[in-house]
Amino acid sequence: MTYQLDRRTRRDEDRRHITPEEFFRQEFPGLAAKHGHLAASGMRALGTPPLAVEVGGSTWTILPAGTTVDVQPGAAEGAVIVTLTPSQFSDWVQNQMTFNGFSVARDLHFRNGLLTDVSTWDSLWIALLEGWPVTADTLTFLDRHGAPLDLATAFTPDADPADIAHFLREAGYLHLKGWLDPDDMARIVADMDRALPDYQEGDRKSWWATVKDGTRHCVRMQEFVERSPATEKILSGETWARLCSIVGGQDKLEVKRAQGRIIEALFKPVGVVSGPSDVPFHRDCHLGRHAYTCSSMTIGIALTPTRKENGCLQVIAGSHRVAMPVEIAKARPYLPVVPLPTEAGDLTIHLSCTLHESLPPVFAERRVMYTGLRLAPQAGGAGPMDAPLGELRERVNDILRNEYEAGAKTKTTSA
Ligand SMILES: O=C(O)CCC(=O)C(=O)O
Ligand SMILES: [Fe+2]
Repeated sequence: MTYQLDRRTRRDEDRRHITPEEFFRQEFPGLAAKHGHLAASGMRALGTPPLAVEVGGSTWTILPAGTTVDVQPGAAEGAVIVTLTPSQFSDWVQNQMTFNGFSVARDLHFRNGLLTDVSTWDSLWIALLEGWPVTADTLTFLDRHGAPLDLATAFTPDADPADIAHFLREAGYLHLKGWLDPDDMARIVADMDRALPDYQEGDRKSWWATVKDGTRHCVRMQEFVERSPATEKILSGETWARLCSIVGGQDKLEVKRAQGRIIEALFKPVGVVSGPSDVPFHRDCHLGRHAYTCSSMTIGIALTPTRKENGCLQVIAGSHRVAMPVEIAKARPYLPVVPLPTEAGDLTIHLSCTLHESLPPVFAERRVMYTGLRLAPQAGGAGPMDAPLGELRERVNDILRNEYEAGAKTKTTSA
């Protein structure tokens, strides 16, 4: 059966304040009955300690109980203890925020455990809330006809649209070869150079990183389509419309006009030492809100050639169907890691739930643009309220810069 792209199970209009007492008495037993076995088998397979959440004066521990999980008051022996405010707790149990989201906002407090334990609990939690498996024992990769899928397939524009749509759902990503004209890519590279003086650090429309010699470089420009007629032409053109219709398949996508923040243009310099440029394994839904918006897709437009030796995107096949913890993905992934080497004019697509990383460029700068495609709003719903997470994402640049400067100052003072 083809995997469903639409994984939304929650709506923002149903969101309310939930206390630990309410959650553990009223909601937890049902979740444990339905999905507890997935969390329990994940804990066993990954050797994860129980989780104690401390909210205000009360503490609760989630721990294995036979083939499922149970909750008990107090902090159990050996549990990793995460301290949450009442509003963080309410957001966490409704999948508005994850531990990773709190961590990125520098608002995660835990003790008696490692970051890997906390990261694994993000996965066990999504298993419990949403019913994802954590282990990959039964995962298969099959084509439309039931034969093994070649995970390195690159689809040219004349490939069968049904095969393309199926591969994306089965593997969680796509490599589309030769879909755009390399001459247009060269034009966009020139547009990026011309647009650069319009961006300054702190302008809330660009991200910056420090390279080895200490200089700051712009690594990501928002509102780029307004500065690049070649980009605008591609996003409004026939090839693009065909692409959106193919990858959408049976699922209805929201098609947005080519304006504003529709697309971001990235410089990926060699030798970045700090800043949001080379991004280790993550899911784009990993800050939170998976259950409200997934799966959306991110389309990368390769402007320069990339390969494994020089900063290409890597994905973990099937990681949109298995809640492999991010920290485990970085250290010992248990699904195939697939590099997506591209030529100028190739496209990559990854789902918001697919683990992916960008390797650091080694000998040549890489340039790429990213744009997103989202599911059409749910019938009768007011539509997702993504603003707080969007703002957090935009704040990442400032958080990293402040930390880097604080670190540099400490080093100077202690030298
Ligand atoms: O730098 C890249 O190629 C990927 C960036 C990315 O995954 C992200 O910004 O979420
Ligand atoms: Fe990403």
